[in-house]
Amino acid sequence: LRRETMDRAEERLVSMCEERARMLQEQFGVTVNHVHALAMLISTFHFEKRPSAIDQDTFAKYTARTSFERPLLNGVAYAQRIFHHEREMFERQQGWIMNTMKREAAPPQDEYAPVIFSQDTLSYLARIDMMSGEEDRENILRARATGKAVLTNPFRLLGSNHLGVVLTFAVYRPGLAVDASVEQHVEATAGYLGGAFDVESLVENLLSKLAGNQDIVVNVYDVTNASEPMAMYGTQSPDGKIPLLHVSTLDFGDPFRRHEMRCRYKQKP
Ligand code: WA2
Repeated sequence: LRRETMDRAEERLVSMCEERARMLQEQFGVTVNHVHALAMLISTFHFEKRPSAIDQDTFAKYTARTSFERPLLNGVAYAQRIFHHEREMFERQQGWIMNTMKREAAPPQDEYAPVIFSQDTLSYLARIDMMSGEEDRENILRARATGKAVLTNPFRLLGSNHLGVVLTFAVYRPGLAVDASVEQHVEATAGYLGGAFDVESLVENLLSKLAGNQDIVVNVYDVTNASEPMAMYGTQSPDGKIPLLHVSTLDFGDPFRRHEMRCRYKQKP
């Protein structure tokens, strides 16, 4: 009898964990695809049209109206690539000085990535050089070299201080060949589009709606470095004394990273 109870408990844990993992992966995927489409929108209407057909107002309006397509993102913003020799003219044209993430005037650098368009939910990013933040900077460099969606380590986001990960796509000037080299990708980079997966509050909201949620503890980890898993979601630390653990693999679309979901029962089954 005990054996049967355990078998059934295990089966239920596996099915609850897989359901959650597939649902989270699906919502990540649709969100990433939609941000990819927004990157195409910027290159079409900001770079292929003279004068640009996008300004802060149109960007804010369009991204607010389509936010239902990006259910796990706290918003999107567009940062323009600016070289040091362009800085003075850029700041004069914009009528503002770029800041660092620590809210200081940006010190001289070879290049910058100041946010020029932002969804209203991310208005605190306006005028910030995204290359002044370590995680964002790494994402920008990897996004423009690969042309793919890239994710950061889990870290505390600006604004909310919630645990999350940033998603970045590079926006290229028109005419980049499909088989272009890394150097050609970097050279053709015009800016960066992205936003943050607010894992702490938006994943919580997603999982809280599922049946059986009160019975299990769900944790998500970035396991890119297998010997040093980084917590990405889950407030309760799993109790190692309770038997049964199920690990579901997650694919969030960045081939450089590995993620997994670990599920346990809260109490002995
Ligand atoms: N978006 C939202 N919250 C953040 C954040 C971010 N980055 N960084 C820290 N907290 C404009 O890669 C370009 C968005 C970065 C894009």
